Amino acid sequence: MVLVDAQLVAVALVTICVGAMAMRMARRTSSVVRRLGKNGQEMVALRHRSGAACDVYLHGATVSRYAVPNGHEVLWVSSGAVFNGSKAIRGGVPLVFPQFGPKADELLGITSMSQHGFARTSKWSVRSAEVRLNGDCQVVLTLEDSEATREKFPHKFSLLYTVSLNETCLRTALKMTNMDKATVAPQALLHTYFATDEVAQTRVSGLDGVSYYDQLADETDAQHGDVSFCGETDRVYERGDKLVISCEGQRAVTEIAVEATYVEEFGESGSSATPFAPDVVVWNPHVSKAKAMSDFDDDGWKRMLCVEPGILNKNRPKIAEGNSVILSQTITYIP
Ligand code: TA6
Repeated sequence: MVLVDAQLVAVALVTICVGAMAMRMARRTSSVVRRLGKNGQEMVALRHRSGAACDVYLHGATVSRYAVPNGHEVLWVSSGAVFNGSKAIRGGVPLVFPQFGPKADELLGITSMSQHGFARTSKWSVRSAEVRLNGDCQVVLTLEDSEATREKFPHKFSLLYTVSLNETCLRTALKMTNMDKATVAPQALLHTYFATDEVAQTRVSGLDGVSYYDQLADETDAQHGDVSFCGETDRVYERGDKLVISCEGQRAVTEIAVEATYVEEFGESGSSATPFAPDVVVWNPHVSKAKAMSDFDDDGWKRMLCVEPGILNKNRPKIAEGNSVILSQTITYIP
């Protein structure tokens, strides 16, 4: 009888070890899989071997999730977010293009366009979805002009959106190429919703001394120290490239590195890349504005903030035919 028990224990131990090895093996392999997500909406699931995860919906090329290897969800998505293609997904990283709004932009000269433009409500196509040789997960999505977009924005364009995931960070990069003969100056934002435990305890550093337009007060001011949140906050900072989100009493921080580049093509002889300062929008709707939005859960404003790298101001590049602007953010969560 004792032998039988010992054998059973041995079998159990071997089974546990094999299971653990299989789990480790499973985690060691990255994957990028096109599949159906919420409400049967098409998406791409990026799963890095480290355990990092990211979901991207073809609707609006919206990153709806970014989790780091320890399971922490870096982005916020409203519990009321609509995943049926009828409107922009409320959370993650919706894309703003070609106009910020709601006021018409003087450079674009378009008076009737829905706020934040049509990129976040368009159906994008998957150009490529792969695990790179270094194990990074990457998906590239595209949106080209169409009869529908030209009715709103009378220009030919090509958008290429690259989402890259590895163990330590998520990078999203939007490349806007002017396919028109006429020069054009679109606006764009990576409208990123970050999760936080308590927005009233949350700070954004990296904008000290930077001039901003306060969308609520309709006035310009300069930032003193970190950005804090004691009410509805809606500001367009004229530049920002190294931002850090922190929460009082917490060691973990989220770093956001922002880059904006003008790419001039010279045909056979290559191209040049000239960096320029991106804008940054910082937004929290607070209680009233959150209640006024049907897809924003009423108290969700306490657990989120938007830090949105963008190309908005009147000094933004005017893109000549065949040239591009690239706007990117690299998000690194440091536990
Ligand atoms: O980026 C800030 C902002 O322009 C705010 O003014 C607020 O309107 C927010 O975007 C959300 O806009 P949406 O159109 O997504 O409801």
